[in-house]
This record gives sequence, C-alpha cells and structure tokens, in this order.
Amino acid sequence: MATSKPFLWGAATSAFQIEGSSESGERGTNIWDVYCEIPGKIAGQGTGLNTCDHVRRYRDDVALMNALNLRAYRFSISWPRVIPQGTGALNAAGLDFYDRLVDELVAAGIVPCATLYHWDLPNALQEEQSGWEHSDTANHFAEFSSIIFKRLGDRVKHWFTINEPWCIAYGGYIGGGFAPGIQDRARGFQVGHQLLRAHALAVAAFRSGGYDGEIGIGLNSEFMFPASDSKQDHDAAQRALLDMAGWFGDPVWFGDYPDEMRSAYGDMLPQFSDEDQELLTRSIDFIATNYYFSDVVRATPGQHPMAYERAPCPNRPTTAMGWPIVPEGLESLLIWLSDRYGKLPVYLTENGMAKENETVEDGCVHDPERIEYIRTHFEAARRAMEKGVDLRGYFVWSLIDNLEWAHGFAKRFGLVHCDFETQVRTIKDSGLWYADWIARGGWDAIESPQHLDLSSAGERGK
Ligand code: IFM
Repeated sequence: MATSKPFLWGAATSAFQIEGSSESGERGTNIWDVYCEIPGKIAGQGTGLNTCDHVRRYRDDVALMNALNLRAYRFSISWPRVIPQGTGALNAAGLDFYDRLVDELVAAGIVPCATLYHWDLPNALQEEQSGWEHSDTANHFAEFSSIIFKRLGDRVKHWFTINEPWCIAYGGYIGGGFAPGIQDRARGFQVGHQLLRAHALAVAAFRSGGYDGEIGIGLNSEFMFPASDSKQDHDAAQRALLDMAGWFGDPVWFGDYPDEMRSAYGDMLPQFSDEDQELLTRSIDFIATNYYFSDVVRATPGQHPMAYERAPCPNRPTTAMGWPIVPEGLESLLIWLSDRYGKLPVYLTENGMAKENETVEDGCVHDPERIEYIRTHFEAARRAMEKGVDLRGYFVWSLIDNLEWAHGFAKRFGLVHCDFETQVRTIKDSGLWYADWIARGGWDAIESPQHLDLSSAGERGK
C-alpha cells in the first residue's frame, strides 16, 4: 500500500459551477449557457453567469481552502474562457486567471490538480461542427490542452483530461437531461468515442512535451451489486460495470471497448483506428474515479442490449439527489477498478452529498448527515487500501455550494455554504470536521476517533 508522497486530502469544483463569467475578459459561451436558457431545463432557472463569482473571489476561496487544511484542490479550466470560440484566438485574460489561481494555490502550499474539461464545451464548436460528435473537436481539445500544459505545466503536476465522460455521453446524448439534451444512443456512442480520442491526443501532447507530472481521465461509476446470489445476476452486475466504468476505463488502459459492449451494441459502437488504439493504450498514469452511490442489478435477457436492469440500492437513506448512501460500494468499486486496470495508483476525484435548504444560523451550518456520509466513505476507502488499492488522494465534492447543473442551486454539496445573493461564504460543520480530520493526520484519525467539538463552530466557520 501507499507511497512516500503525502496523501492528497482535497476538495473539488468545476469552472462552470463556481466561476461566474465576470472579469478576466469575456469568456465564450458554452453549451451549458445555452442549455440554461431553455425554459424548464434548469430547476429555478439557474445559470452559470453568477454562481460563486469565483473568478473575482478566488483569493478568498484559496484562503478558505487553507482554513480547511486542504492539501490539494481539484479545479477545472474553462475552455471557452481561454479560447472563446474553441479554436483560434486566445483570451489572454482568461489564461492569466488560471495562472494567478495556480500561483495562489502554490503560495498557500495547496497542490493544484487541474481538469481540462468539465462539460463546458465552447458553443461555437457545437453550433459549427456538431460538438463532440465531430472528430475535429478532439483535435481542438488537444490544441487547447497543449496551451494549458505550456502555461501551467511548470506548477501543475496532476492532470485530469476529461471529467466523467460517461455523464457527458450518456447524460447529454442518451438520457438527455444534460446539455445538449439529445436522446440517441448511437450519437451518444459517437460522442464517447470522440471524448476518448480527445483524451488520448491530450495525453500524447502532455507526454511528448516532456512535462513533469502525471495524467489520467476522471471516470465515474456506481458500483453494481447483484440483486441475488444467482450466477445470472452476478454476470449481469459485471456487464453493468463494464457498460459504465468499462466504457471509458477499458479503452484508456486496454485500447478498446470491453468485448461485452462490442457484442451487445455491434456496429453502433464506433471502431478505433490503429493509431487511436496505440495512443489510447496505457494512456493513464493513474485511475481516477468519482463515486456517489451504488445500484443493484438483475439479469434481464432480451431487454436492455446488455441484458441487465439496474436500480439504485433500495432501503437506504438517500441524499437530496435521491441517491442511496452506500459506502461499501466505494470500497468495492475501488477494488474492481484497481484489479482491472493494472493496480495503478488511484485518486478518488469526487465524493460528497447534497442537502437542500441549508441555512446559516448564528454563523453555523449544521450538517451532521454530511459528516457521517464523508466519514463512512473515508472508512470504506481505507478498507480498500487495506485490500491493496494504492489510493493517493481523496477529493470531497465540493469545496463550496454551486450550480448543480440541471438541478440548479437548490442541491448544496459544499463543505462551505455560499449565499448566492450576497456571496458570503460560511464553513459548514462538515468543513470544520474535515479540517480537523486532516489536521489529525487523515487516516490516523480513523485509529484515534474523537468527536470534534463543534460548539464554537460559529466562530471558527467565519
Ligand atoms: O456536480 C457534479 C459534478 O459536476 C460532476 N460529478 C457529480 C457532481 C454531483 O452531481
């Protein structure tokens, strides 16, 4: 287990969800800006134009990270803030913003971890060339990535190409609840395919540039528990894992989609060229995954193309997202990924829980459920480490309440409360608990459980 490098206890955010669009020059419109304008798509008509105004308040936000004792911060870079049309002219002020943010983090002793794409595709690429369905978009992404490596690569050593390609392809093109809101499985596979090519091209640019550091892709998956002890349900659960985690995990490690997907989806699943395969194979230095909840899976021959049906684990308390709380699913997922993808180092790049109606009272936000959620998931991750998973970092989602995509502002995931009207930030009890956890040595705190006294939380949370 483990490594001599310090464990990266962190928190994560994404550009569209926290930045707002003010200052740092005009950022280009992205596909979520457009989606937010469609009546009924975003709960409460939320948009990404204000959110947490992080572009102007980033210094305060780094100070908050310091107060939380964070060792690392995972943020994403807005492609249209840097290249408003997706290709061509640069917005120098946009690039400068990320440069200053990284400087601020480094000065605070917080390890910057950058995601190159967290869903905010420049809208010009969507309008002019069908976005991620077009193979040129992958090349434009690699060009954008090269610009970022060149500018930040001296200080950023941990890179994630694309966050949750499954959500982009499935949510945006199959389920259709995410931008651009299409429901067409074949188009979803085409999008997934180009996302994978984009990842591979960006990694090739990183590696050929000789940068010091590591790079991977940010997967997401539920763990899939079989609904019964039958072999049929066990096999179905494996197929469901391959359909979700393996859709993107297999190509970046083995160079192609899982055989099970190829035989189920046939010609609908695009083919990689020899060159693509060569670039994709072993194109990750580590496994990165996000985890929130787990499903139960049963075999359903003749229905779904992969002959399974999955549903969120029943009989569990749920978060405000309606997601069941299943910490042991994290343990199982980490082990499954580590076993399948070469026992690589692992980062848990997002994990956390949403609540609704969180308000500040006397300077405090009491969120004991979130503390319990985080603590039990830390313990699950620890069990996975004891079983051989080389976990190197854990990023709680999220640093601060933000725009939860189609759910608008009502679902709050933050360790820090944000009043979206006044922009006042208040560290929640969970943030204080996490700060204390890190101060007590992180994993060592499991061995010496103490109850953090939150009675003076109002004072400490300011
Ligand atoms: O807020 C999102 C994030 O942008 C991607 N992963 C899941 C989070 C919670 O839904």
